[in-house]
Amino acid sequence: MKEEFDQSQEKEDGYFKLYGDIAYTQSFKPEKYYKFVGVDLLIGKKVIFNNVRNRLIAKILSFIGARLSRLIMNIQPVEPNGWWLDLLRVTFRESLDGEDLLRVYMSPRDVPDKAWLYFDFSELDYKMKPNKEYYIFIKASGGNERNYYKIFYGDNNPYDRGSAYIYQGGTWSELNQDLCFREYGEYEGNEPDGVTEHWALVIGCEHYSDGRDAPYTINSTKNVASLLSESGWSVSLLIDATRNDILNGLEWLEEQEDADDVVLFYFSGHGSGSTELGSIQASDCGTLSSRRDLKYKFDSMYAEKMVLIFDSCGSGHS
Ligand SMILES: [Ca+2]
Ligand SMILES: [Ca+2]
Ligand SMILES: [Ca+2]
Repeated sequence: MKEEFDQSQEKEDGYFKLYGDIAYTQSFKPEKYYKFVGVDLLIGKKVIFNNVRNRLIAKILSFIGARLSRLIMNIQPVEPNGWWLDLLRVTFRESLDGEDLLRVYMSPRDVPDKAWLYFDFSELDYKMKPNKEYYIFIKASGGNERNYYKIFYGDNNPYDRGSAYIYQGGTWSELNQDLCFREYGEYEGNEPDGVTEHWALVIGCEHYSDGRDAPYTINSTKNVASLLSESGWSVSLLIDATRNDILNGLEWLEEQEDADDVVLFYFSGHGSGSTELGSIQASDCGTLSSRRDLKYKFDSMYAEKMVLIFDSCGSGHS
């Protein structure tokens, strides 16, 4: 799904050849709080060897039968540093040399001579912050001087909220051009609204379905909840919550909070931890792991200030 675009650079003066070990990156800084959903790039390709060879194969096979020919033609040649131009890889990074947070591939067959092509990053569910710099990295597999992708650009630094870079001979250099791109975001109502609201999810699990109760939990949880309410917090109090109740509670938090709010999460009950992974346990004995379930949820919130309190075993690993 494409929503509004935020940052873009559409001035077009030429193209770079992309093949082999060369790579390009365009950085940009969003102006809004939103979920990053994708990017359009003005790209193309030029293939000589691929086409001639493919046409030749097609001719030889034409008398054998169209079906067989189509079968052969659909086999993608794989020879990463050779003549063949193979997959185009577009990735999203937080720094020039950072890890690929998500890779999107495109087959050379889907790249025409020149077109705006969309690369979908919505699966990443990445929350962008305004004025932070992000990087779109573009790399080809295979290709050479005569078989390459075209990466279109505008001359004389037409986009001033970011830069284009080329990777060649093992180093990055900044360019005076900016690549042609349109960057899309999905607004979820998380922009700072000038009002600092306080949202608390307070959970106490005392009774467990396997009989291992955690005594006094309900009492202390209720105390925490009323203390927060008296101090002006909006509190959602969950007693003997199931795993689903906790997930719904986190959903509620995410819906309420925005960037200039304060979020508090309090859990009292059973937990467990190893050096690898901590987790909390709900009353139905369902668990939520710190590095997957909980981290994923809190990462998807925008509030600049968050307080997480775990009154549980293994909380040091959470
Ligand atoms: Ca620039
Ligand atoms: Ca707010
Ligand atoms: Ca939110």
